[in-house]
Amino acid sequence: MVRTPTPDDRFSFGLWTVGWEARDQFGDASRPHLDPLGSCRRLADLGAWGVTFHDDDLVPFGSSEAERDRIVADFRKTLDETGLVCEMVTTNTFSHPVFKDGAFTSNNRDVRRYGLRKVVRNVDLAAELGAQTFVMWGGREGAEYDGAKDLNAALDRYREGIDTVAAYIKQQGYDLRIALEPKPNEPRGDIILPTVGHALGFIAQLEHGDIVGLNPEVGHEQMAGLNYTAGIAQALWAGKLFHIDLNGQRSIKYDQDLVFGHGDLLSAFFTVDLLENGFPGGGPRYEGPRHFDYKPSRTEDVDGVWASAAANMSTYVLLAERAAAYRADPEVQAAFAASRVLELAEPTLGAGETLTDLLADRSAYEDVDADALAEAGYAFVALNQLAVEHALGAR
Ligand code: GLT
Ligand code: MN
Ligand code: MN
Repeated sequence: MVRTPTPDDRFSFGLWTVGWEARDQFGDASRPHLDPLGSCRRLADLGAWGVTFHDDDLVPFGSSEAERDRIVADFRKTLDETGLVCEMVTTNTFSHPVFKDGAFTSNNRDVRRYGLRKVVRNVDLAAELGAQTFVMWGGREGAEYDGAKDLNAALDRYREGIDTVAAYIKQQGYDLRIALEPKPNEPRGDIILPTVGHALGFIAQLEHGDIVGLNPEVGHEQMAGLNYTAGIAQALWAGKLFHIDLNGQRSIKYDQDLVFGHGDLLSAFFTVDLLENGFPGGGPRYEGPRHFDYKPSRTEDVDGVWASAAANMSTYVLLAERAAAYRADPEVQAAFAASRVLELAEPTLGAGETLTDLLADRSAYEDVDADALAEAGYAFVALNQLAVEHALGAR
């Protein structure tokens, strides 16, 4: 039996996830439009803690000011009634054709100015609703053709845009941080800031990078053939894991946005292990929401939407239980020791030891028998098998 999720689990969902009508490149919608407020109620009933949205998910593009105010007031009322938290807000700078060449990095300056206005307006809404994270997924920031984009200028404009928004957040005194969401491709042929690593490098070049971090998505890293758990580990190490998008992806292909765990299950196990239990040797922990950004498959009807929403949380709960058992197992502790996993936390140089001291230490080099040092195995396979057995509930 899987434990029923509760708000203490801090599970949250994008309104665009359950609300996806399943219109794709090749086919029409296979499901009706869902009222976002109804979705909030249903998610709260399933045990979710929070919801997130794009400006346009809630307030249709082009709505009048009066219409916008009414919709936002109704949304607030629903949050109050359900106890749901609006933990993150993001801006749609990809659906309207005006953004076909991007928003902050469009070659057209008028589009860049328009995009910046749309984003800043939404920052105000995010703060008003008490969100703490402002996600920026630049899905249209990119190109299909190498000659179409001056990448030096594009990165300058991207930096200008993000720094302008971050400076505004500080100036207003909002308790809000920006989280950039990398993705390698789709909808553009190549997207700027394709991976966690690229985004970390970019943040280091910002003037207001102290309030800018990452929102890595499982499938996006895996689309690039990368290891998601390793990606969020480096973001944590850098103090930049502000938010996460959990979902599933099966190998390098189009963005599948499957239910969490329905792609690479063992990778999902280690992701949950890191999020729930931290690094084996201690270090920074992820304290943010467990946010799902998935799409109910196009084959599902409305009942299937709610079954898939629940499936994300069930998988997470199960993996968290399995990961706790894995860490607590004395055999796993012994395997960690056999694999010297905890020895890595010990600095390579002794306390106060200098490189000169190391150079003078014959036992570190001259007297070392490298062949003998190479002899012992690391027993990583045995350790991994314990993880597999725990993940499968066999222990
Ligand atoms: C879009 C994308 C997601 C992002 C959303 C946030 S937009 O739905 O596919 O991965 O997280 O802007
Ligand atoms: Mn996402
Ligand atoms: Mn995705």
